[in-house]
Amino acid sequence: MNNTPTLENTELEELKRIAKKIRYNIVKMIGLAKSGHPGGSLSATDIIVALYYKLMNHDPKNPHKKDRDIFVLSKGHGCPALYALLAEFGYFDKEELWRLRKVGGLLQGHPSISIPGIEANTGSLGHGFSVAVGMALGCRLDKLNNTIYVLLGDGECQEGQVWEAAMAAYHYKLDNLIGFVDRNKLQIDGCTEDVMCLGDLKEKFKGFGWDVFEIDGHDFQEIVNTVNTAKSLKNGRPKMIIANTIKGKGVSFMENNVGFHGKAPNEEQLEKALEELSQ
Ligand SMILES: Cc1ncc(C[n+]2csc(CCOP(=O)(O)OP(=O)(O)O)c2C)c(N)n1
Repeated sequence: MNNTPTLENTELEELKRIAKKIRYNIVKMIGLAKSGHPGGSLSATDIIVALYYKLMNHDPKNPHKKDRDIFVLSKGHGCPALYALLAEFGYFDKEELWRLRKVGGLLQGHPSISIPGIEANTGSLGHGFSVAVGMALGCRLDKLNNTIYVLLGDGECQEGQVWEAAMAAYHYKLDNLIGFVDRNKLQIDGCTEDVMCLGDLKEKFKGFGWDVFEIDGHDFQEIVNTVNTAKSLKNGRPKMIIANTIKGKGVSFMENNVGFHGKAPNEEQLEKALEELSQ
């Protein structure tokens, strides 16, 4: 893999600043909604920031342009991260963030294509991965030179549908498909290895014919370098990046705390979290 640093220090600092702002908005919107999934939104933030700020060809003013790169959030419950990111780019009015999960609000608890910038309805785990495989096949048939990105949860990889999709992507030689597994090692009610062990996910995807990489999912340099390497390998194999992350990343009392999978912070916790994310 190409380990030459591609990001200047100033770019790295800027990405970290943006990610902190996104995390602040994630926690604030879930706190105001009094419901939502902070843990898996915070673990996925850096991957999503790196994709939209450094890697993807996308245009908020023309969200459906034909040659755009596409991102599917298969772990749809992590949508506060994507909503905060899309708002930052102006896909929709930032004020919508504070109406998360409210009747009449644009942003509901799981992604919907009625929201500008959202490419697929997701939330039923496993489903988004299959959608992304279909998109990659469709884009290739249309002779587009774009990349389809998809983000899965590690708990999500316990779904049978994930492995059907993995088989299909290999069968159709979809080297325009780059997946990430947000490997935070926790799911809704415990450690992935206790609930239904995933074992060596790297070897599992390799066994299904994918090129597989393993990275620190909070290291922007590694994310960008690895995606660039994956994109350069036009060898007929789909690519999977196992990204080791921390559930709840950025808020001390949410980090590695399964209790914050799908629970909003109370008022006191919200204040503390926002204070930490303001520093
Ligand atoms: C098919 C399906 N079954 C159950 C759920 C309920 N559910 C929502 S999130 C979740 C846990 C997912 O764990 P993981 O993929 O590891 O997500 P993360 O830890 O990154 O938030 C479950 C079981 C669902 N959304 N879809």
